[in-house]
Amino acid sequence: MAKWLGFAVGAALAATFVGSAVAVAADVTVGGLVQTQFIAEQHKPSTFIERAIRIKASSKMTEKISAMVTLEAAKEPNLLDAYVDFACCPKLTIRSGQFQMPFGLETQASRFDQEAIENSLIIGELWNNGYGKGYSRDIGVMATARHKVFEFKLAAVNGVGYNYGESNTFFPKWGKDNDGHMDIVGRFGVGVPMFAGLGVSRYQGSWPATETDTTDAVLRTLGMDRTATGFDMYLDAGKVLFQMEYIRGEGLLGSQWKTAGDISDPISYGGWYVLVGFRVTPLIEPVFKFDKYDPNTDVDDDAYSDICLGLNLNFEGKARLQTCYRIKREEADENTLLNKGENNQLIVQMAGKF
Ligand SMILES: [Ca+2]
Ligand SMILES: [Ca+2]
Repeated sequence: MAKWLGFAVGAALAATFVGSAVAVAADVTVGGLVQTQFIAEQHKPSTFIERAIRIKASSKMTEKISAMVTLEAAKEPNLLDAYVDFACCPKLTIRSGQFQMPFGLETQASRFDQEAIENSLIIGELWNNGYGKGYSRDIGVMATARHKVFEFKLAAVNGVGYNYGESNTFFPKWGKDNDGHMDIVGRFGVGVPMFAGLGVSRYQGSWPATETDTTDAVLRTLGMDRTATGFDMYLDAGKVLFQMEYIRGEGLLGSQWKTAGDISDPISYGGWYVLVGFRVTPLIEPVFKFDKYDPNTDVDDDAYSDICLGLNLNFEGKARLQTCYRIKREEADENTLLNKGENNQLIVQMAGKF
């Protein structure tokens, strides 16, 4: 940690001198993001939270090589991005390090750009290693190829996620793999960046699980398949913004990964969301999002849904005041308090990036 902190401070100092007359070898850019939320919910104390406190430093060291480091200081200090890009040629870039996985839209989006404040339910569960929910980053190597309207990203990653802090058999600290099997993740997209596009994504991985062999009563470590397929679409046509993703996955969920006990059958799960925003003026943007997640497609009446009725005030692309009323529904809890709208939330978020 201290190493990265040192790097960030060093980078910040370097940036201070970039603007001076002294020629500095590396052109370092420093930026950051602060997001503060107020959350109100019945039966819970209303609270302010710091959702993101990020410092980002990037540098283009040579014509073809650049690097980026992002630190997160909200909740607990955490390393988010840490990678080096090598632009082999105008159409192909190789990235190595820790980065957002090339899957769908939301997994790759910046937090500042989230139109409905929170992650979609399916994204939270898809990237849930039992410690961190919606981790979206992993360590490995990624190739990005672009040609006209086509973009192909393909990565090999550990498949563990990055933000876990406990150390046990299955989760060594700080980002080592737990099974030696590299997971493959990629997205093939067609579109015009920042305007419109669609893409298909695939995650092909495995997870260590144990199986007790009843004949000789020994524990054997086996790989359990962990796969996901996604389809996404977006349109950003000035006044109108549209985003949707549909994802189906197979594997374990949440704390099941963490316990990694006796092997059981993988679960089929899925979810989708659709988001529409309308920029009445450059400042005022009402948003609507419907978000659905089914933790087991073979079981009825267990799905979750979220509706966000939101209003975003966008201040010149650098700051946003977002308000979202989240209407939450849990089919499995039809007869409990949760079903009566009593866990709905009002979230107000102020965000600024620099
Ligand atoms: Ca692995
Ligand atoms: Ca179901």
